[in-house]
Amino acid sequence: MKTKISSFSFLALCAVAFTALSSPAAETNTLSETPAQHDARMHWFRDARFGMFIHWGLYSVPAGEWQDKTGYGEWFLEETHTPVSQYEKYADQFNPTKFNATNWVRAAKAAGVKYIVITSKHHDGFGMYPSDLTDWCIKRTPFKRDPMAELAAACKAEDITFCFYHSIMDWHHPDWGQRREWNDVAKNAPAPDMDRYTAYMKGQLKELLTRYGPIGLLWFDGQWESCWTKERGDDLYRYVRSLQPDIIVNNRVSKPANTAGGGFAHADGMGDYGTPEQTIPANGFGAGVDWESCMTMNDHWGYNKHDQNWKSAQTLVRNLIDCSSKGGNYLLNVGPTAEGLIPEASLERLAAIGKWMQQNSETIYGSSASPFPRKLPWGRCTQKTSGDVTKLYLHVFDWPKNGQLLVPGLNNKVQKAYLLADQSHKTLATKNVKEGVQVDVPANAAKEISTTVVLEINDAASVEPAPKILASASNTFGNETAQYGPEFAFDGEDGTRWATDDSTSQAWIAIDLGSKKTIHGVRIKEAYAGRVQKYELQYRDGETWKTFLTGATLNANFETAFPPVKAQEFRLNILSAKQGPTINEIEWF
Ligand code: FHN
Repeated sequence: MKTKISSFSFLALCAVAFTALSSPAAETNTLSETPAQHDARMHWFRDARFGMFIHWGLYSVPAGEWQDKTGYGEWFLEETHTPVSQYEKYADQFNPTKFNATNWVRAAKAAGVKYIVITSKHHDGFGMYPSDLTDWCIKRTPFKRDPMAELAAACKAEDITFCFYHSIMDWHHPDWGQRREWNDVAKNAPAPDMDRYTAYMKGQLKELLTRYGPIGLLWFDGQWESCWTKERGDDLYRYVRSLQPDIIVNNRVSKPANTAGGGFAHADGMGDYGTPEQTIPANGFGAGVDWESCMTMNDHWGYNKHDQNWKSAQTLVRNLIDCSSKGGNYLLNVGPTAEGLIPEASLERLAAIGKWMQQNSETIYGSSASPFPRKLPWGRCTQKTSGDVTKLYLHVFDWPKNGQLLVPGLNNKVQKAYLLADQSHKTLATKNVKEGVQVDVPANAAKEISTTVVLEINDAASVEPAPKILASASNTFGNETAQYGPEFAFDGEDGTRWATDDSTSQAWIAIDLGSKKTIHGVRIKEAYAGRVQKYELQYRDGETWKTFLTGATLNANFETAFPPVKAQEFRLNILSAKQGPTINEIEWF
C-alpha cells in the first residue's frame, strides 16, 4: 500500500496523465448536446423514477459500534478519529462470503427499482473494487472477488441500470487537500497536492468507467470541502462524459454557483440533476429541473446493527409517489452487513413496496408531475399522456368518509373514472362542480398504503391556477423569495416555509385575504421552534396596524383563539427573536 500511494514517480506520472487527460479542448467537444440530445440522455432516468442506493464498505464491519457508542455508520473513521492505520485493519475482517449479487438485484427488481447506485468508494477512500492504482481497496481483504463486477453482471442479467456512487472527498489519500490529523499513514507523505489527488481520482474513475460496461449515472459526493473547486468539478464532469458520453452525472460533481433548497438541490452548477437528501422538496424544483431525493430506510446510510428506527412501507411508498408527483426520482438506500446481506427489515420493506408496485407501477414509471398547483388535501397526483388521452392517477392517502372525492380546480369533463385495482375498471360516477370534479368512490375501497383512482380526460388537464397568495414580509432569507418567500407560510404545505436572514431579530409577515373576513383564531407552525420570543397579531385599519393580541413564544403547533376580528389584512409582527424567525404555516380561522 505505502509503495503505491507514496511512490512519487507514480504520482508524478499521474500528474502528467492528469494534464493530458483534462485538457478542456480534448473533452468539451463531446459535451455540446442539443436539448433533444439532453432529453434523450436523461430519458431512462426520468422514466425510471425509482432507484436503490447501496452504502457498503469497511464501515459495515464495526456495524455502528465503537467503544460504548452505537450511533456510527459510514462516517465511522471521521467521527471516531480512529488512526487510519487502525481503521485499515477492518480490511482484514471484511470477508462478505454471504454476498450474492443476484439476490440483491432481484430483491431490488421485485421492489420495482429500475437502477442501482453502489458505493464504489466512500469518504474513507476504500475502493470496493480491485483498483490498480492503490491497494487500499477490496484486494486488501480476504475477499478475493470483485463485488462491482458481480453486481454489474447481475444488473445486466436483470435489466437493471448499474450506477456508481464515488466520493470526491478522501480521508485516506495523502493528497486530499484537507488531510486529517488522524491520518497517520500519510504523516511522512509530502504536503497534499490536489492536482495529484485529482489525477488519482480520474485514474480510478477510468477503471470504473472502462471495466464494468455502460454505467447509467455517477453519483458524486463529498464535494463540499474547500479544496474541491468548481473548476475541478466542471472539469471532472467533462472528463467523466468523455469516457462515457451517455452517462448522467449528479450536481455534486461540482459546486453550484449558489446553493438553494438544502444546499445540494438546485443543479445550478455543472451536473445533470439536483440531489436533495433525506427530504422531498415541497414543490419540486419547477418544470425542466431534474432531481432525485435520496433517503435512508432507517437513520443510517451504512449498516448499523443497533438502528431499528425503520420507516414504514407506507411511508416509503408514499415518498416514492410524492417524488413522482413533483417530477423527481426516489433513491432509497440499503446498508448491507459486512457478511454481504441486506438487512431483513430492508428486504421486508422492498417486498412490500414491490407488492404495491405490482398493481400501481404504471402510475410511477414514465409519469410526469401533477398538474395541480397545490398539494392535494387527500394525497398526490401523477399523470401520463398517450395520444390524446391523459390519465390522471389520483393517489389517495386519506379516503373520503363520505365517498365523495373532490379534485379541486379540475375543469375537464372526465371521460372515464375507475379504481386501478379494479381489474374490470368499473366506472365511477363523476360530475363537474364549482370547486372542481367530484368522484363518487366506494367507501370500502381504501388501501392501507395508497389507493389509486384513475381519471381519463381528453388532452391535457385544465386546472384552475392556484389563487394568488397576497403575502408580504419585511425580510426573506437571502432574498430567495422563490424558496423562502412569505407566501410559503400560507400555502397549506408544511414542507415549505417563510424564512428570514439568520441575523434577523425583528420581522413581520402579512397576508391580504382579498376581502374583509372575520377571524376567531390562528394556528402558527414555527419551523425552528423557540426562535420567536415576543410577537403581536395585528390587523390593518386604514394606514395603521392595530394590535389585537400579544404573546411570547410560539412553537411547531401553536394555536390560539381570540375575540372575533373583522379585517382584510392581518399580520404577525415579531418584536423579538433569538435568530432569523422562520414559519412553516400561518392559518387564520
Ligand atoms: O456524507 C455523505 C453520507 O455519508 C451519505 O453518503 C450521503 C448520501 O447522500 N451523502 C453525504 C452526506 O450529504
